[in-house]
Amino acid sequence: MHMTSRFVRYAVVCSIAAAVATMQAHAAAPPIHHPVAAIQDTETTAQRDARMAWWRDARFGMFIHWGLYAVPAGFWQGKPVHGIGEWIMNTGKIPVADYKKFSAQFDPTQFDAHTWVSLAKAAGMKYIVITAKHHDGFAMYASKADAFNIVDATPFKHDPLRDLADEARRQGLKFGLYYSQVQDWTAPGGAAIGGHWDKAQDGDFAQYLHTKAIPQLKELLANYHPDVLWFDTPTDAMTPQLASEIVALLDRYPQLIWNNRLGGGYQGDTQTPEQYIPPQGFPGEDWEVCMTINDTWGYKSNDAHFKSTKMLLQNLVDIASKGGNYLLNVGPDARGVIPAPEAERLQAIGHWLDVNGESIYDTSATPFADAHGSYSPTEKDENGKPRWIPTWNWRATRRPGKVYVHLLEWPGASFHVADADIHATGAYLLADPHHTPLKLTQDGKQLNVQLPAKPLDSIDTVLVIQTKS
Ligand code: FHN
Repeated sequence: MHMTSRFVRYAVVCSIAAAVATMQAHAAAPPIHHPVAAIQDTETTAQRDARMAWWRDARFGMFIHWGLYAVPAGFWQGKPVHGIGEWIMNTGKIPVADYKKFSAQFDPTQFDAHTWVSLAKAAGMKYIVITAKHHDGFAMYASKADAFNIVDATPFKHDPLRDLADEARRQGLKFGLYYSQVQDWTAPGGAAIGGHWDKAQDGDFAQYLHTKAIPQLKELLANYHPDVLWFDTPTDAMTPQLASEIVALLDRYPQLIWNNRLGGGYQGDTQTPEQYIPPQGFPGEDWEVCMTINDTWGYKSNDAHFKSTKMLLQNLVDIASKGGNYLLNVGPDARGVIPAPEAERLQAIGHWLDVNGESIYDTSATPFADAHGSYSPTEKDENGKPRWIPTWNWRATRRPGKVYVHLLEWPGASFHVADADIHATGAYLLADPHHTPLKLTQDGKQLNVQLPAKPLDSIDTVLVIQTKS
């Protein structure tokens, strides 16, 4: 009971953190005076479009939560700790000295950057974002700024981020780093949502920022040249003045993309809805849904609640149809292995993208007005608002000259849209190697395409409608 309420409290805290991040981003409507101007404050639209181009085309990325928490894997003193795996130190109120001892057991000898990057590539993912340091304060790279890191504090003595950054580039993927800039549960002065539980955590936040977070961010930017920096859980501790010291650093990397979770009133580049797909997306903005593949980000040995391949693929399609990116998480274990059920799902998505990728990458949002869902009259979401209940019949994406209709449920003999604001000239199924023309009729905004009796793909058969654009 106690643990359940703790978990609920954590969930509330997280949704507050996410809401704060979203509010900060939206609060940007009137120009905000930042102590140090960020790139978003100074660049032209054309410059921004050029900087964001690869990210907008990518649509699908791999989030990797990997850290010391993979050692306890959801258990402390023989008992399961509720909630997400990477929060075990906070949820279980594990003393700093005890948590640090896990590092002696962290020896991920099966880690192989080539295997991980190849999996991301096989899944059709175009970028990777991995935890360089999560809230537990443990750095997953060779940090000179702080000895609590995988090279200095474990028997592994090796820098996996070096391997991953190099391998991602070798295989043509962009490389991003997650960094918990505010929360740090093992460094004195680092913030802890819910409050400190060990005297060893007490200290001055600005001092933590100056002696650990900023030096580590400097190292990460200089040594790994990330394409993305992914901040998290901003709180009031990150004042505009303190945040501006980080921004001054980010400004030295004019190609860098960073999210809306830095804090201090900076809006960053991307909206980051977490664990849900916004009903209408964020029209005109760059946004990325981050989501777990089971119920945890960091590895937990007892979480087998994996989403189905169908659900994951539908999510990717739903997000693309609203113009966003999908950052799908994997949680490798303490040996350095991405759990097989996660890898299998990613491979299956990749097989679909091998055939149908043209309908996802570099596309824009649907040209059709269909809502594909409605707000529940009874159920509420985590913010107390009516819950959006999607329908999973079909979605659409587009590029100049083509609209892609993703048939998630086979509609029978024909596909019909009543409000098609397009000029259709032809149609075929993307998975049909011959692209056999399908009979199409258009009467004003009424569009009808005759279909074969059965879908070509059990999850999503893509109907291509050629258009005069
Ligand atoms: O507290 C973290 C959580 O552990 C995880 O890293 C997610 C990923 O977006 N971010 C925070 C919660 O919003």
